[in-house]
Amino acid sequence: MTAKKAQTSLELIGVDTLLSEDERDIAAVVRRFVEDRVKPGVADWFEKATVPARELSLELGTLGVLGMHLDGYGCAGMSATSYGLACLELEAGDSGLRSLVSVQGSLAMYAIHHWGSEEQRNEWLPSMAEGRVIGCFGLTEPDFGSNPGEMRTSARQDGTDWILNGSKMWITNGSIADVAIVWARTGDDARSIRGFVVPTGTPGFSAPEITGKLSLRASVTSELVLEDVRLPESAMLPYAEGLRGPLSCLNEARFGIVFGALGAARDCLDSTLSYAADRELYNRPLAAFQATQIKLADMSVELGKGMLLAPHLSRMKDRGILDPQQVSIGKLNNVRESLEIARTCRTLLGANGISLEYPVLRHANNLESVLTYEGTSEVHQLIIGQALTGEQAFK
Ligand code: TGC
Ligand code: FAD
Repeated sequence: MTAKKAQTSLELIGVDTLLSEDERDIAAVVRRFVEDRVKPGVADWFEKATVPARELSLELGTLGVLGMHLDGYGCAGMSATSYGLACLELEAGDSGLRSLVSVQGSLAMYAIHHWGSEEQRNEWLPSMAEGRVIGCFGLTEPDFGSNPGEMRTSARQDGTDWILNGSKMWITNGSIADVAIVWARTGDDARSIRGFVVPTGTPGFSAPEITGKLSLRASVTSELVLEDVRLPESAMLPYAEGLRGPLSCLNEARFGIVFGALGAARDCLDSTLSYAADRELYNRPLAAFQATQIKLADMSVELGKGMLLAPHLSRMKDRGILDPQQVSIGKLNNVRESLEIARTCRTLLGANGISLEYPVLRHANNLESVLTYEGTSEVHQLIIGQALTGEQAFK
């Protein structure tokens, strides 16, 4: 067989046949935004560890992707597949951009939408969908990441008010957020965990930015410090009790990552295909060497497999039959394989692979965080292991 025309990695698997015309259109619109607005500046944002998050948030609001899978309150009510494809296109720009959208829509807005009162939904969701109000989601603590059930942040009742004390760590958007969803224990065990909608201007709340990151540099990450933060009773999310509250939000964000990570991998692979076509060794393109083609083929197969899995899960999500352990399968596989693809692409670019002129090491470094946040790969292996065996092996 003679190849007549070079194909991109996703054309090869025929991904378009999995998607409706509307879904392809949504992906194309987000892709154009990323090409025009993100790709020209993202290497610089990454290098300088600054990102115009507030401007981007407004533009993402105009684009309609903030909380796009939620219904009502100014949200677009799109399908899970459309939301996933938007995540994929955003993460092809940078995982930090997808994180901004995940945290806003899947964590902060979802928490209010799913567990909040009607007043809370009306107060916060429309302005969050527009990107005028930025949200963050504080679950992880300095000493409790994979095991949030042991969190120390506390909420104590004082009359009808709640007083919050404690600290959260590694919180995306923390220092630029207008509102923080903070999870705190109101008693001795994990069943007493409750969520609070905390305006970040509340006295006693501060959010120092975390610096020195080698990953997700085009994303704001912060600590949240809560010192006697006094909140009215109406700040509590009325319907979330126990760890189920925050974990249900994680299902949403993990789902977005199932698609998102593939965007980073696709961007790595497409740039590597183009590099290998142009780069000459021994008077031949790098693309013409067997060792190169074997790597490209293996990476395309993995990307294609991930891309078959993602819409399978999103169609189940739209039918309301997607279980958390199935999201774990997608998050574990697609992030792990995307990271492997990014690292392999890096090798094909040789020394150029370490440069910010090409996206591959930036994506690889970002994917190190993606492998860890929203449940580490080991946590997802244990969730899948528990589903297979019925045995809980976390503790
Ligand atoms: P366990 O005893 O199994 O369960 C406690 C309660 O929670 C329920 N539950 C879930 N509910 C909804 N969705 C899920 N996925 C759920 N998993 C468990 C469960 O039914 C039970 O409910 P109830 O009503 O009977 O009390 O909990 P455990 O303490 O043994 O923990 C299990 C474990 C380890 C899987 C969980 O703690 C976990 O997932 N840990 C990982 C933590 C994590 O992923 N943190 C992410 C923080 S946010 C973030 O990283 C944002 S990054 C930015 C971005 O997204 O871009
Ligand atoms: P640990 O839980 O200490 O894990 C350390 C190692 O132990 C890992 O390899 C882990 O897999 C392993 N391990 C843990 N438990 C077990 C077990 N039972 N069995 C076997 N191995 C185990 N959190 C938020 O709440 N909100 C955010 O917005 C947010 N944004 C983030 C942004 C970035 C850039 C990063 C890096 C993290 C962010 N996080 C956020 C935190 C993230 O969710 C946690 O880092 C993650 O859950 C892991 O927790 P940890 O870092 O404390 O690691």
